[in-house]
Amino acid sequence: MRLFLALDPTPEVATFLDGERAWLQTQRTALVWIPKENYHLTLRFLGELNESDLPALQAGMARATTGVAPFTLQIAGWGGFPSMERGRIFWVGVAGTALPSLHTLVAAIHREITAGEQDDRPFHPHITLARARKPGWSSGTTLPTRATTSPPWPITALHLYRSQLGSGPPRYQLLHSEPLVGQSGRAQEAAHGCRNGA
Ligand code: 2AM
Repeated sequence: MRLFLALDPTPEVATFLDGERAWLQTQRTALVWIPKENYHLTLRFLGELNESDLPALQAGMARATTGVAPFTLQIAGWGGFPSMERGRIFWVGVAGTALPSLHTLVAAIHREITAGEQDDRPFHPHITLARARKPGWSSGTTLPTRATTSPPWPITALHLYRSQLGSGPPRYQLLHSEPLVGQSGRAQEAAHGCRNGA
């Protein structure tokens, strides 16, 4: 199964993302638009794994989230891969004073789950909102600059998703969620033998 680890937008942030997508739709037409239910920020694409790998993966998620307390991000700014001018993938980025917490979480995933194995793509936090229909397609003209900032985006859990490809948009199935509870929260959970929320 094809797996990845991601953060989910809250309903308020998803609504904001819809507004951003609507703006891009006024600028570009020939794009494939990501459905609202598929919005997410990937922290690590894991590739093909077996069902038998899931228990170890979930244990790794628990270790990776230990010591990372919930934090708040914001969506800010547009970008494109490989660039905004020749964009084939259009995305919004993230910002906020808590960005170091995001990088701490990604480093913990790297350490606890992927055993220090290098990712194919350098981590560049983004939420993809649209992509070109064909590889090699170029949008031609530069998009106008757009300064944009979302409502606060509280990050409270790390999610494991299965991605199923086929015709149309990929289907993402939530397999497991691990709450961010910080060091003291995890100690309390251990003391009470329970797990809070997800
Ligand atoms: P993207 O949004 O920029 O395409 C599921 O495919 C998720 O994993 C997507 O969010 C995708 O990012 C991300 N991803 C990261 N590296 C990937 C890779 N090598 N192959 C496919 N998806 C990858």
